[in-house]
Amino acid sequence: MAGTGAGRRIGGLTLVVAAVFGGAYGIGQLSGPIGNQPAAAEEHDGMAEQEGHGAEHTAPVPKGLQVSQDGTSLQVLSSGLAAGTPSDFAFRIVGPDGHAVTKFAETHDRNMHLIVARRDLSGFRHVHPEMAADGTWRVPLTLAGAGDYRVFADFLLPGAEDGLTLGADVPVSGAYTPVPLPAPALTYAVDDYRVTLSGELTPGTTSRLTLTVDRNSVPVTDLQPYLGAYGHLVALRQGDLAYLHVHPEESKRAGPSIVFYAEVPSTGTYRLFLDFRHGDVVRTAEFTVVAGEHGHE
Ligand SMILES: [Cu+2]
Repeated sequence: MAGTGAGRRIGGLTLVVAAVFGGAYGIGQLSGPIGNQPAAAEEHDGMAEQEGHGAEHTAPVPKGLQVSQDGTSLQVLSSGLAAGTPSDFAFRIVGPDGHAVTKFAETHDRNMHLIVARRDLSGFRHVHPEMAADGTWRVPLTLAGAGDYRVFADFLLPGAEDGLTLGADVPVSGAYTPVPLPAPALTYAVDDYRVTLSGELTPGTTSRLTLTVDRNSVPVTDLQPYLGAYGHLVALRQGDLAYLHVHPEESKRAGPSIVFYAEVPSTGTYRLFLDFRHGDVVRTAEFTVVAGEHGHE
């Protein structure tokens, strides 16, 4: 019921194929088990895949839920972070040999993307740390309030086909009042800008999302490239903060619309964070989106 107002429905099984079976297409993949799948569905695996609905049986665990994956670990070096106080957040990536990794491959113009959000999905940050020769990454960070934060290190190891996103909890002591998740909405205002979302997240398919940027009600047609694209979109699932980094369809037009393809691993509520750059400032627009059921239409 909550999902009915979230926007028009995106059909199109043709889109599904690339996302479900073409892991290397650069389409954001956040596929995982869908908890409410009936057990009998396993028997029909082959048929389900032919129909393009097999993602939930074969897809990996969503990103960002593990502090260690495939022998590579995220080690947070900072402790005792205080709310409202600028501090250097430090971490390293430790490889299977127990040593800090010092060689990374570039994705979206950077060797490391660090995403930070409090467990209540407030306080989103997307920053780019610098690495010292010993593999220690540092970035100045001011966390506005106390609470449990989640940090995501999003990176690509040289020679690897897929990027890794490792997540860790970072506590910030102090009195903590969780912020309720804002209700689903299709517009978000930041400074003079208004960003409008159209599209719907449907688990098990590739969802096409369009984000349109206006400034003082005038469409923005001179968005500035940011990290090699006109926008970056991160989605976090409410409840466990499963992580989805989606990237836009390549476009020569600098706005007002940016098109993304996203695949969500399950029904549920997601918070979307769009970073866009205009007038040399990076701003973030946020949306709550409810992903509906799939396969029952
Ligand atoms: Cu980044």
